[in-house]
Amino acid sequence: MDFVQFSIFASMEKNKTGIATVVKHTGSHYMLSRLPAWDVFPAVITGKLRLKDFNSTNPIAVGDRVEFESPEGGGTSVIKSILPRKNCIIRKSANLSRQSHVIASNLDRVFLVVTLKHPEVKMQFVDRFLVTCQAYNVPVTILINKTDLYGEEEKPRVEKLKEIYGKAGYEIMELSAATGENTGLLKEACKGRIVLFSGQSGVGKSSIINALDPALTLRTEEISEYHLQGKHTTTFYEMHPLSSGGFVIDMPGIRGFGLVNVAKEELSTYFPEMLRVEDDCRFIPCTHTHEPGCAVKEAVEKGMISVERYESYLGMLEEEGKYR
Ligand SMILES: Nc1nc2c(ncn2[C@@H]2O[C@H](COP(=O)(O)OP(=O)(O)OP(=O)(O)O)[C@@H](O)[C@H]2O)c(=O)[nH]1
Ligand SMILES: [Mg+2]
Ligand SMILES: [Zn+2]
Repeated sequence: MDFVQFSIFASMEKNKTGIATVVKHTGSHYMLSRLPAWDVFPAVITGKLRLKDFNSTNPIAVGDRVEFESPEGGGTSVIKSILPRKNCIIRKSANLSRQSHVIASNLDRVFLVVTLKHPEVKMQFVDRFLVTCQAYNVPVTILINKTDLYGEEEKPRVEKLKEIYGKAGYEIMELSAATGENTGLLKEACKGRIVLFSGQSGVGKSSIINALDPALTLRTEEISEYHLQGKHTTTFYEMHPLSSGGFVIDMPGIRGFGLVNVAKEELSTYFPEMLRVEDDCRFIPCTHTHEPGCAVKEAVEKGMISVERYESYLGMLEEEGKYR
């Protein structure tokens, strides 16, 4: 053994180092696991471990792959650095807020959970979330939960949602965590993957995860009868292993969803249905608002792009302009 080899060996003996994934985040405490193994152990960060690219409130998010060092003889490990992210979900808690928050990273898919009642879905929220998924490279499925609650009033609205987002090119699934409808399909979709369940409070994120694995008993709570909204039951970010395979991340319900680093000029490229046709606009660049010969507006008129999505785009364009 030459000297270099020997010194590397010696330092590994003293302080165990390795790479692991962040599986839980509460305040300043983290839990790590060397996925796909589930060998959860505690860790802290020291010093200023901040990402350069984002002005983020949390330097490390669930899903991050980190380099850690464990002290001799055991005890809490120290996170030394973060490996580059494959993707992430990031938001501003409010549009005027300067700081952003990384919800989770390195995701194979995110399930955006929505409900038509208790609570009622907000399209503006959904569309902002979807823009972020496009901008930050996260494959997304819209999961319509609580199908057992839907009667004559809601059923046509479910169809309308499927039409709007199907036309835009998004995958949509219907589900009932209560009756177990389609949970088998969802289990399949989680196998071998790291997925995030996101959405407003009360839509049933934790209930869905419980329905995927009887061994899990995440806390859930009835929505407020008065406000018909969730009670913000889940308060931290946590990954759970599924016995059927795969890892799922539960998170607190989101109130507001502000876009981070999405320039006005590129906004339409994050609407897949607009991206598909905008090369045919007469003027390039085109804002798809007032320009003659605009292929996007033409597609809206022909019904190929839904009016609702186009209006969402206009709303975001206006707001982003105001707050940048
Ligand atoms: N009828 C019906 N109720 C459901 C379904 N899924 C969840 N619920 C109920 O909706 C309420 C909220 O569910 P949670 O799982 O706590 O919702 P959450 O999205 O995790 O909420 P937060 O943790 O606050 O973000 C609970 O009373 C659940 O029992 C469903 O498919 N059908
Ligand atoms: Mg919850
Ligand atoms: Zn145009």
